[in-house]
Amino acid sequence: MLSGGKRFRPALVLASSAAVGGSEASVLSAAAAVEMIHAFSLVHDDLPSMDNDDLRRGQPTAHKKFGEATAILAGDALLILSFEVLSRVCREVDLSTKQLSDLIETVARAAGHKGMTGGQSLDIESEGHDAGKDLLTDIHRKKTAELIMASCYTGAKLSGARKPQIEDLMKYAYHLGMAFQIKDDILDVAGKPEDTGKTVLSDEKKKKTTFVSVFGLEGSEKMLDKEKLLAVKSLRRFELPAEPLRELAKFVCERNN
Ligand code: GRG
Repeated sequence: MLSGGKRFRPALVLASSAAVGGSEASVLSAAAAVEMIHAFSLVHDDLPSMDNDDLRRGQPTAHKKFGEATAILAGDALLILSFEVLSRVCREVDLSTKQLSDLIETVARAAGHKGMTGGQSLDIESEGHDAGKDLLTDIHRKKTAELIMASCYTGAKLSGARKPQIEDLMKYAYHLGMAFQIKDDILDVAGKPEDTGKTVLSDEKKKKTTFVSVFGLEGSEKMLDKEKLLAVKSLRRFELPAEPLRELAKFVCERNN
């Protein structure tokens, strides 16, 4: 949690709250809860039985530094703590019980078999095979975009967003999530390890199908631009308060880590 990282998902919680007129202070704990789920997923993703990575954020991965059992338990504790914190937030805001249970269900679904866990499972199963465009999109919608969508949902819902606003934000977050993953695949090939803090060509070594392996670097750059454009277009009904969300879309394309 405290070892750096871009804090991209919490930034989305805050920016989505701002886009619908909410305050940062009211969604800070929820933003931390979402980051806990993300941090947990990275710790487990790096484990020997998953991606077996030695380096994360320029430092030894959790299991390398603290041992596998501690890394598994730290991940478990983070996931559980995220829902403890989120439940506390939900008690403090002025939403109906139905809205609150809906929020917790949305975050849980994004992390579970219909979201991140399911995407991770498909990703592992497809290693060494040519996944193809549809499976590739399905994997990354689940593995990456769903939590990004849940982050925007959380910030907006806690700040009283109306249904049409949520619908627009979910379109924004879906395209942003896909853009985020396309850029991740580009960085795995074209990024510098001193910037990414990760081993280069990690996907290629594991024979993973990626946006770059299917569409090439140039094709992936074009897809990245297209997804960013679609994300920003989804915000057309929002005015100035959605500027941080537009900035985050720009950041996704320009980031070097
Ligand atoms: C959530 C129950 C549950 C299980 C998780 C291990 C696992 C199952 C899923 C892995 C999900 C995963 C690692 C997806 C990749 C998403 C991605 C592009 C991560 C990189 O995010 P950044 O660049 O990382 O925001 P930093 O270090 O900046 O925080």
